[in-house]
Amino acid sequence: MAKPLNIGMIGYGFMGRAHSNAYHKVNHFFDLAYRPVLKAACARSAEKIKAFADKWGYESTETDWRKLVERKDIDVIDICTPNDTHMEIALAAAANGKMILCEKPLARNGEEGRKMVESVAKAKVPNMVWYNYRRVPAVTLAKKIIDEGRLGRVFHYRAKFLQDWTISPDLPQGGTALWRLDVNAAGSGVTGDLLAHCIDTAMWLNGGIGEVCAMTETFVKERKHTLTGKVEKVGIDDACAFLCRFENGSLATFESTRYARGHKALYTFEINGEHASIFWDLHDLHRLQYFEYRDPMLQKFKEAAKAAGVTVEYQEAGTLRGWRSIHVSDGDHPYMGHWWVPGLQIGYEHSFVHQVADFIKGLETGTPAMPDFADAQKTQLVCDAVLKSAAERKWVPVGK
Ligand code: SOE
Repeated sequence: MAKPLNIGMIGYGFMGRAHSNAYHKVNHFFDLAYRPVLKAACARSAEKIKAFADKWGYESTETDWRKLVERKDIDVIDICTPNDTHMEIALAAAANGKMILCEKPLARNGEEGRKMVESVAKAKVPNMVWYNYRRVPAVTLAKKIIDEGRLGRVFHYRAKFLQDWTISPDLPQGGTALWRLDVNAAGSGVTGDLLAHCIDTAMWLNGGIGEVCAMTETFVKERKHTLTGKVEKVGIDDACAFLCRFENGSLATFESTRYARGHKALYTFEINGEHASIFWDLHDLHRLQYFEYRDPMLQKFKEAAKAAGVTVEYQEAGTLRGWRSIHVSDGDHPYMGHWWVPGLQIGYEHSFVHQVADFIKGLETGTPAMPDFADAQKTQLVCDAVLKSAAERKWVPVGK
C-alpha cells in the first residue's frame, strides 16, 4: 500500500489545475511507494480557493501561505503562484523542512534562484522545478537517442516558442494570468516564460551554454495595470531572439514571441549532428522526426560480416533515405508502457503525471528527479545573460 504524501498547493490557476490533475492520476498508472494526498489548497481569496478545493478534491483550504508551510500535516509545498512569490515561499517552506515542487521559471532572476538553491541545500529537502516538456515521451526519446551517441558531433541546435495572445494593446498588465505582462511579478517576458522551457530542454539534450548574444523588443510600451487602474510602462520583453554557443562547440538560435499571429504554443526544436538530425514540434507532440545518415546497426553488421569472412547481401537505404516520423506510442517508448495499448497516444497533461511519478521514484531510490533547483538555476543564469546581452547589445558569457 502506497504511503501518503500530503500536498499543500499554493495557487489555483492553469498550473494549479495541471499539477492537481497529475496528483490524481499518477497512482492509477504508476506503481509507486507514495500516493499524493490533496491535503490543502491555498490562495488569498477564500471564496476562489474554496471553489478550487471543492472541484479538485482538496481536503482543506488556507488563505495565508505562511500558515500552510507551517502545517505539520503537509509534506510537499507546490508553488503555482506568480514568479515574484517563488523565492519567499520556497525559503519559508525549506526552513519548515518541506519538500518543494516549484513552477517554472525557478525565480525572477539568478540572484533569487541562488538563494532558493542555497535554502534547499541547507534544509536538505527534496526539490524539483516543473519543466514539464522534458517528460513528453517524444522529447525523452530524443534524449535517449542523443545519449546513445547516434548524432555524433552536434553542429546546431534551433529552438522557438511562438504565441500570439498579447498583440492587442487593450490587454491590461497585472492580475490573474496577466501577471505575466507585469515585470515586477514575472521578472521578464517571453525570456522567463517561454525561452526558459526551450533553454531547459536544450541544456538537458545538448549540455551547457557558454555565451549568448540577444535582442529583445517590447512592442506595446504602455498598458493599463489591473491592480492600480493606471496606464503604466510595460517592462517585459514581448519578443526575444538570441544566438549562443554551447560548451560542446555547437551553434544555436532561439526565438520566442507573443506576437506571432496564428501561433498559440508553437514550441519546436531541431538538432543537427554529424550522423543524424532530430526535430520535435509541440503541436504534434507524440511524434519525433528523425533522419539518420549512417545506420549504426548496418555498420556493425558489415563489420561483423567482414571479420567473419562472410559474404552477405545487404542494401543501403540509398535513394530511399529520408526523415522518419516516429509515432512515439509503443510500449517500449519512454513512459508509454504505463498508458494504453500501443498506437494510442497521450498528450500535454501526461507530462505532468510523468514528472510526479519521477519525483516519487526519486524519493524511493534516493536519486532525485531532475531538474532540481540547482539544475533549474542553470536556466535562470542563461536567461539573465540573455537579458543582459539584449540590454548591452553585446555577447555575454553565462554566469556560473
Ligand atoms: C504562457 O502562455 C504559457 O502558459 C507558459 O506560462 C507555460 O509555461 C507554457 O508551457 C505555455 O505557455
